[in-house]
Formats: sequence, structure tokens, C-alpha cells
Amino acid sequence: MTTPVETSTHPQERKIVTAIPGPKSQAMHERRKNAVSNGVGAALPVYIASAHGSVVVDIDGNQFIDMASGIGVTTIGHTDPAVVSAVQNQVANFTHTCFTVTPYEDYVRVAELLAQHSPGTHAKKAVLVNSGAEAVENAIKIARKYTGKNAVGVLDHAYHGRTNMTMAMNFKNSPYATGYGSLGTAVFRAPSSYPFHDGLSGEEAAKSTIWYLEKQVGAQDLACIFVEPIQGEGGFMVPADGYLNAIQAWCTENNVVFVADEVQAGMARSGAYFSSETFGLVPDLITTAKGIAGGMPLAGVVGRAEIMDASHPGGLGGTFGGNPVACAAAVAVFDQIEKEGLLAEARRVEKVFGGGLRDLQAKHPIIGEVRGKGAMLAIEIVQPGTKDPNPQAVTSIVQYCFERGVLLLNAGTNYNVIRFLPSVKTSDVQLADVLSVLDEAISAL
Ligand code: PLZ
Repeated sequence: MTTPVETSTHPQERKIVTAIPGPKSQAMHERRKNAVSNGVGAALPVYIASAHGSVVVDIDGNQFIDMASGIGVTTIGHTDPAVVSAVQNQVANFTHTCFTVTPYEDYVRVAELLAQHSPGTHAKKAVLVNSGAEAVENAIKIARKYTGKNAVGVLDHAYHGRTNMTMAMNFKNSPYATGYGSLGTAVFRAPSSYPFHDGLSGEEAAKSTIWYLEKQVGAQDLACIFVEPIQGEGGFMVPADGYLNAIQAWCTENNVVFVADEVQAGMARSGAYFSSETFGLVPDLITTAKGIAGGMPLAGVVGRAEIMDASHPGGLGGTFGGNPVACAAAVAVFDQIEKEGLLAEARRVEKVFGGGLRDLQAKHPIIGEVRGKGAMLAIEIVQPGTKDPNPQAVTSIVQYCFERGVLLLNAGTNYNVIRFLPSVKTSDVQLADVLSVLDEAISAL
């Protein structure tokens, strides 16, 4: 058993005391190789002993500023005291009854909070599940049941998960679906909006998306379209102005359910509860997960009551969906966002860190574009003077930062994007420190 760390004394700066990964992490990694499937990746193989705020500490005593947040999960910081105490209280009270057997209040509360904080004033309802992919799977079921139609529209560069249906929805076959047999059917893909490369206005890009979907499948068979308002794994692309609004308008005219997959961009990260709001979108359905419960596994679908209610009793659910401990954590997360003004904190991160990235771009021609919103920012790394991808430089930069105590993740269809997903509470000092390491890393290429 490990002893919980005293959060008030947990370090908040980076410090490297061994080679990276250190000897204990290396030994642990050998153990892992004998026990854990090869299929499970390890981007940064240091083994974590504790984490608080924006800093994680590994078993060798190395301290890292966490710009990954477990792929955008610990948005309000690691071990937020309010989340920790909500979880501790709930664990001691009851851990499971199954909401579809004997229900409890916090599930209802989370559904109310999702309805309250998602765009639009119409009546909304929610269902809670365990992971982002499961939320996407459920949104498809819900849209099919409501429309009586079957086909699913997705965009280039999309990522929606690792289950059978969501594997079929991802843009990249490799590594997600390679060799895993036949995938979910009736998925149709269309070009997205990627202003840095396509140079199209929102209206032009939407015209092309809609043309593809009309020709490949047609609105009469299309149950829903999934968009990530800011594309996550694909490389944090922010679509051109008006693009998503035009897609949504076409959906509304054609009885196609417009689904915003907010699994990565949602829950305060963009500076709004859901990034859809920053584009002036009112999605029919939203899928949410990751940041919603401070690191506890929880996900959901929230949307128009009439669409959500088309499902018959017993059609939606699962043993663990909306687990009471995860729901207690989520209620605490919503509470902290309000109490601590965390939407404004996300916008501060955008100003400070995004501004810093643009300064680096002026200095280093290898940075082709700085993009993103709030605490979801990225740089696309190119061969200088071109827009050609430079994934080798990304690998070197990520490794350099990692060895100096900064955890970064790559992204992008061509692995040539570095993404930043810090907690929205990461301090200006920590952000400036990360920028200085990044500057060194690029200069050292
Ligand atoms: N939709 C938009 O970003 C998860 C996955 C990384 P789960 N993204 C990180 C990996 O390699 O597995 C994601 C997402 C969007 C859906 C998902 C899936 O969410 O909670 O991982 O199932």
C-alpha cells in the first residue's frame, strides 16, 4: 500500500534527479513487459508515484510539469482537494448499486449539470457511461433510434475511440484498427476543415463536406454526423469560421442528428464548458468524458430530450455507467469550475501560453502554425519554409522536454503536431518555464 501524499507539500516545479526513465522506472518497465499486453502503448514510460496540481512525481523522485493531463483528463489539476474529499466520502458511503437497479442522487445531479452547462435552452436529458468511446457508441444508438436511419457521417482526421464502431469512425486505420478484423459498418467519411492546409473558408469547406456526404450516402439514410469541434488526436485543428455552423444547419434541414464529440475539447478546457459554445453551436447531442470527473472514469451523452427519449426503457445503460464515486467526483468538478472561475483560467492559459507559442513561432520557422483554444493548444511542426510534416523533429522535441521534466504529447495524422493539455490551473510561472524548455528543445534540433 502506498501512503497518500500530503498535497500541501507536494512540489509544484520540475526537477530531474536521474536519467529519464530512471532506474526504478526501467525496472518496472521490464516487469510490465512480462505482464501487460504489447498492444498497450507507453508514450512516456516513467512510473508515477504521486501527482498534485500540475506536477507528477515518478518512482525515482523526478518531478514533471504535466502538459498532458493523462490526455486531457485532469483539467482542474491532479488531486484537487474538493474532488479527493468527494471521492473519499462517497467510497465510505457506497461504491456501487447499479443505477439501473437501485438509483442514487449524484447520477441525476450530473445529468442536470450537463443539461445546464451545455449550449441551448431547450429541454435536455443525459445518459452516463464509462468511457469516451462508449459515449460515442451510445450517441449512435440514440440517433439511429430517433431518426430510424442507419448511416453515420464522420470527418477526415477524426478520432472517436477503440471499440468496434468507433474504430470504423477513426480517420487512421493504423494503429487503431490494423488487423482487428471487420469493423462497424455504415460509416461514411468526408473532408473536414483544416485551414492551415486547405486554405478554404468555412463556407467552402462545409460545401465540400456536404457534397461528399450527399453523394456517398445521402441525408435520407444518414442518422447522424459526428464532429470534434476542435479535432483532438488528429492535431487540434480549429475549423474555419462558420464551417461547423453550416454543417449543423444542413443537419437540421435534413433530420440528421448533429453530434459534437466533446470528449477531448469539452469540460472547461476551451474556456467554455463545451467548446461548441465558442463556435456558437447548439449540438443535438454532445458526447463527454475525460475531464468531467477529475480522473475518475465517467462519460456521457447529453442532448435534446426528444432525441434522448426516443430510446425505450432498458435500451441504454450498463453495470458501471454513472458509478456513484465517479459521479461524486463530477459534481465536485462542476462545483470547482464555478467556485474557482476555471473558465477564465482556461482563457488565461490561452493568452499566456498561446502568446508564448506565437513568440516561439516568430523565432523558429519549424513552427508552421499555433492553434487551439483555452488550455487545448498545439503547434504544427513543418520542414522550414514548407508545410510538409516534420515528425522526426516532434519526436526529438518531446524527448528533450521529457528528459528535462516536461510531459508533452504528440498528435496529428502525420505525428507532426505537439499538443498541450495542461490543467487550467497551471501557473504563469510554470507555463513560462515550459516555454523556455520548449525554446531550448527547438534550438537544440
Ligand atoms: N472521442 C474526441 O479524444 C479519446 C485516446 C488516446 P476514451 N482520446 C484519447 C488513445 O490512444 O486511446 C477520445 C477522443 C474523442 C472519443 C475518445 C475516446 O475516449 O475514453 O478513450 O474511450
